[in-house]
Amino acid sequence: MNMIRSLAAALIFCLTSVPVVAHAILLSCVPTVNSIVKGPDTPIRLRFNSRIDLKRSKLLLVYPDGTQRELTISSQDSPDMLVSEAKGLSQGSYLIHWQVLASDGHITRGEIGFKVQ
Ligand SMILES: [Cu+2]
Repeated sequence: MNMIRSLAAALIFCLTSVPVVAHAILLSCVPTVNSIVKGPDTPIRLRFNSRIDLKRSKLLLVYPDGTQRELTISSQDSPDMLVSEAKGLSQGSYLIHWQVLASDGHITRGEIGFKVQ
């Protein structure tokens, strides 16, 4: 029951990170919003409600010291997924800025905060 509740909470956090006028809506994400993950390597997976154009989509990782680095986007498991891996992360708070182009030609963006233990 607790697990279902925390999953539901995570999903709501994901949804609230999407702008009001959303075209590609973030349905789920790993890491989940405000979660604590193990370093140094962290898989990143974002699932949307529609197809994503990878060439026009971006993942930016903000490090605890404010440094920003663009993450390399891996090939998709499915057309609605954005997949990457953040490597060599030390302890601290991070932020993923995502920006995607949906198949309807509109760009949406949002952010996901998480911590590395
Ligand atoms: Cu649209």
